[in-house]
Amino acid sequence: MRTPELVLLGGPHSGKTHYAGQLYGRVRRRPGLLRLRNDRGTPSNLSALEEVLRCLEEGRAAQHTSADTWAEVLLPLADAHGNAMDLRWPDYGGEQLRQVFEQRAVPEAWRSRLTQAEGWVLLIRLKSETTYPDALSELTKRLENRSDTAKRAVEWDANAYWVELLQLLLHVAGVGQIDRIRRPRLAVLLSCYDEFEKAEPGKVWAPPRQALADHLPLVSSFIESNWATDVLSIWGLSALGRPLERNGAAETFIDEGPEKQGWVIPPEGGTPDPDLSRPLAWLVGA
Ligand SMILES: Nc1nc2c(ncn2[C@@H]2O[C@H](COP(=O)(O)OP(=O)(O)OP(=O)(O)O)[C@@H](O)[C@H]2O)c(=O)[nH]1
Ligand SMILES: [Mg+2]
Repeated sequence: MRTPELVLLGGPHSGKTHYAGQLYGRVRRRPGLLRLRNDRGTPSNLSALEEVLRCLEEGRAAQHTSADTWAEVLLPLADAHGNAMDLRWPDYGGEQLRQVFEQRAVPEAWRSRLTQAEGWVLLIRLKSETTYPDALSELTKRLENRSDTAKRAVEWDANAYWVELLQLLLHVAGVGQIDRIRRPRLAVLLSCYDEFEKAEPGKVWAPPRQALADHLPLVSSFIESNWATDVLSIWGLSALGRPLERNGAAETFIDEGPEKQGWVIPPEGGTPDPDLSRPLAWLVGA
């Protein structure tokens, strides 16, 4: 039995909880490369994921995870060849990752995970990342002619934030950057991909790495120059396929079921694939 160790890295509102819930619905009801095992070998408490799925079945969004929450579920999975694996999937308040960055301190529990994990899942919601593309040109203007942008640039530019955070985490995990990284494998999931480009029927999507390079060029070149190409993949992820309100009642979710919603765009681009387990299957080599 394999028990692959993965680390999930995602800030607040990046889509961790909804991806976990949808992943659970998929492997249980509409399996792709990974499916839920229904043997009784693995005692697992899946109630947190059941709760997310229950919200989605009613057509509404699940709750924000409180900042101090750290919870883990054990997903008993099997791959397409019938190989069994138990995947521990964490969910936590995304503020914790911000704190790692701000305090430049990594809690012990994170340290051992980062060191042991064979794969990292990096969730980036491009639409919510703050950058200051015109800050440099503003600097060359006379002070009195500057727009508000320069004054507003109090938050870190997302390019600098992610590169700094990744360097910090790699250092803590004891991963050097002289040679290209082979372990951990890295799956970058560009989450809520539906809000970033319109999904029209029959549309062929560009490789998601292009979207990362367009929006966060520094992050893109840091990742692509530090990881070996065969252990890095960049996906578009829309766990829900559309926005959901906390008090909403989206009919497609109620009528068709959450397992019919959501898709991924594979690294090479193409048409949306409903198999939300695909990036994880790639990560664990299934
Ligand atoms: N449009 C769109 N919205 C999504 C998708 N997935 C999640 N969302 C929305 O994004 C918001 C944040 O999603 P969560 O899954 O709660 O994010 P999280 O990473 O768990 O956030 P924290 O619990 O705060 O760490 C919610 O309001 C969701 O409704 C998606 O695929 N598409
Ligand atoms: Mg959450």
